[in-house]
Amino acid sequence: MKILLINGPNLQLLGYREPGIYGDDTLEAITSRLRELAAELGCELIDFQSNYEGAIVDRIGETVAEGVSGIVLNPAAYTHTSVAIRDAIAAVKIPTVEVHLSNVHAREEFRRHSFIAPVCIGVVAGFGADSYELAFRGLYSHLRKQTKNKNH
Ligand code: CA2
Repeated sequence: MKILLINGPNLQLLGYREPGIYGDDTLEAITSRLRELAAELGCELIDFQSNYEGAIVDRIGETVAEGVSGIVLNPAAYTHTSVAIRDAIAAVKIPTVEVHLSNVHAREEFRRHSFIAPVCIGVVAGFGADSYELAFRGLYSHLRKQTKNKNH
């Protein structure tokens, strides 16, 4: 089972800036822990980070042809602005979990609205780097149930 991890703008700065809000783990450290978890569960993790909305849209569009089963997505600031990313997820129809390090509901008002959440199977926010693991486990469990239901 292939799972794609997508991280949006500025998340390459994780661990180097603003540890008070986003923690002190680097994106590389978070990704490598997720890769280990994926391997334990018998999955392959593919990862992608971009600061460009169009590049994220293109990457989502490639998932069907490459046989990706699910997506863990931290759209970062594009969460609150991007109809294009939302449309891309809706178009590919691949189960997607939206993930945030911070509790977006406890911050500025503009972070409380997500364009992406309505086309996702779930959202995890506020647990720092652990949000990624929780999102991955939720997605994996959803995909396992989906497979079982198809085979019965
Ligand atoms: O909490 C999250 O994961 C966010 O997606 C992070 C975004 C923010 O715009 C969302 O509202 C919530 C910001 C990512 C920027 O990452 C940085 C990391 C280190 C230093 C500065 C920015």
